[in-house]
Amino acid sequence: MPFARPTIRIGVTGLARAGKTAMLTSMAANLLALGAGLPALPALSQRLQGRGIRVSVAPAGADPIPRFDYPAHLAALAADPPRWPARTDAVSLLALDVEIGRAGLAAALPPTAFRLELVDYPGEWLLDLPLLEQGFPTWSAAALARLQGLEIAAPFLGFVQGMPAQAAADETLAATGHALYRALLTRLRDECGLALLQPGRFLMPPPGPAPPWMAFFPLPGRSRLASLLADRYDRYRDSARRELRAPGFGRIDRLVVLADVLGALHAGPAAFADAAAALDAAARALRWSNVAVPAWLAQLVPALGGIRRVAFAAAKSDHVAERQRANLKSLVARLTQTQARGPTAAFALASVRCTEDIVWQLEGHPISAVRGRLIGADRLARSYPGEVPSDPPDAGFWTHPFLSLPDFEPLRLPLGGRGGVPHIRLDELLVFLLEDLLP
Ligand SMILES: Nc1nc2c(ncn2[C@@H]2O[C@H](COP(=O)(O)OP(=O)(O)O)[C@@H](O)[C@H]2O)c(=O)[nH]1
Ligand SMILES: [Mg+2]
Repeated sequence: MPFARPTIRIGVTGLARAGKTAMLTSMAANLLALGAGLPALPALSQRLQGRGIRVSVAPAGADPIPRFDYPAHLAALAADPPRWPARTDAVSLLALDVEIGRAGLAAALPPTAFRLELVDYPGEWLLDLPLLEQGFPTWSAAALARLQGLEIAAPFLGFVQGMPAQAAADETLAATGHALYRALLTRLRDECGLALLQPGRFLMPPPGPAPPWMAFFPLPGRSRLASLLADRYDRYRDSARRELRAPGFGRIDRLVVLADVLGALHAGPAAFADAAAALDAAARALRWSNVAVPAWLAQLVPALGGIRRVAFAAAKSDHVAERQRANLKSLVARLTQTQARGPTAAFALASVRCTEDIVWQLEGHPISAVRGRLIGADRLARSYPGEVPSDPPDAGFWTHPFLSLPDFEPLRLPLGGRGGVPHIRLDELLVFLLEDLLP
């Protein structure tokens, strides 16, 4: 008997390399394994209390979003030796059909059925949310202030400072400034590991040719050039708004904001402060008043008004041992001002686990460390990157550098992938995201 199947859409967002592809692949593999009766997601199994669950990959729908290449990504992880899924940049979607049986007297009723759509949503675009409430002069001042004192920004800042107060609305000036600014954002990301880089679509452009109004850059003052750039900035915001309302990206019910917090600790105080600011900007834009986004935002972006749950998660927590993961989770909660209960939650997880916890005798003292295989190596290596702070670190923390985060190889998948992907706390994340749908 056919029955209406509601669609639940989970957006997984995070900056490039945060671990989005790994998370989507692992969520799908583990849900499919759970559906096959395998113990891939213990917390979810426990929550189901013995009710049966069936999971299958849904056929491609009429949706305009490109499909997430699940088979290729799983094949990479299931290879011998395991490989990381290839780098992806665009938005993509993976749909699963889920049916959960009923228990007791209701057992004869049809199962609870829903379609679960997982969307890989570039975090760079999330960083554009704060722009929606900022005019060009405010944004320009903030963007330029963040660049002060950065040596790498000298060419662009020189160009801006050399601009006459009466600069004409000249296309060559606009194009030159834009090219310098965009090149600077790219270098700040690639060479300095910075994250709070706006506008996000300069680094992660939407598909298709770049429209001419993309050519702007931050510029103070009231020149004709500044007002041309302000017009372009407004066009950019309109387009970002339209995209959020479009059927493709709208309708996100639940959101996971992934951040490589350990990577930021490793990159040093400047990069950490910047990553914290980026997380804070995303968290502010998504902040709740009674399960609703702020009124101003819901008005501008009706699609966001429908987000019921947001999880802020530190990725790759398999780089540290269990005790440190508790600190990592507190750190994420502090950075995003997430309360212990409510429609937001903080996590420290690993989508694709690469290590096991060990006790390491270091200079006669036992320390909690991890052990895994480095990519291409034939023996296991031990790793102890350092103490993870449970609060935003103070100056003292940076005097003991957070040591290396080695490139580990994923653990072998049980049953060649049919048994799911070893992970840390992905099951708890799924219980949080799907709580209201579970019996
Ligand atoms: N140790 C560890 N590394 C991870 C994990 N997830 C991702 N990574 C690393 O981060 C890289 C980027 O992950 P990816 O999912 O492609 O990031 P995306 O750009 O956000 O889609 C991977 O190639 C891995 O090196 C994890 O759970 N544990
Ligand atoms: Mg990706």
